[in-house]
Amino acid sequence: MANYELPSLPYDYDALEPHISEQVLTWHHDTHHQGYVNGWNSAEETLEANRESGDFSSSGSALRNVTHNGSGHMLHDLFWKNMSPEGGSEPTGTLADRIEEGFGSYEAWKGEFEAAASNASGWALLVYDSFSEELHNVVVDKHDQGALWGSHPILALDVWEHSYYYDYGPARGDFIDAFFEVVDWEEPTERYEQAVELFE
Ligand code: MN3
Repeated sequence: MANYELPSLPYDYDALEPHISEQVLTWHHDTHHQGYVNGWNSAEETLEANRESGDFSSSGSALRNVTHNGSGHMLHDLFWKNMSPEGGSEPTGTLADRIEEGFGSYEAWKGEFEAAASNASGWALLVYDSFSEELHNVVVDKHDQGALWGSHPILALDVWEHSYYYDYGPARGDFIDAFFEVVDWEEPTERYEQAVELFE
């Protein structure tokens, strides 16, 4: 039986102020992220009960709930970890080299990522795609629409309105700028190195 649990934030709720307020982080983590964890558990319970009963009439919608809520849980987990109060710098080392190789420069990557974040109805992701063996920026709608299917998320930016509206109103660009004041490349670099080790 699946029983996913909400991990604690890796820092205090007020740790990313003034860029992201304590109030937004509290709602975002305790209510929204918790909701995706609960939704995933509930969908898995439905699927398991249906396998036992042999009545699959509600399994199609439950499977949709797995990708929506499961992806929501996964991406929020990455999002919290790729920010920190010590963040705000540029990537270094292996991932920085790969970004330069793939996009031409860090600035070119960042401009494209910001365009993804401005366009998305969900998330902007930097992913390592195991099919092409390349880095890509990806525009994600909701939590699960727009994926490259070989993707391993490296860096995640949540641009759902619950992520910024209380702090920035409709000025999403100001929130995207604020994200780069707290972005922490340590976890993304580890995720990139793990993906490369698996697939190259
Ligand atoms: Mn969110």
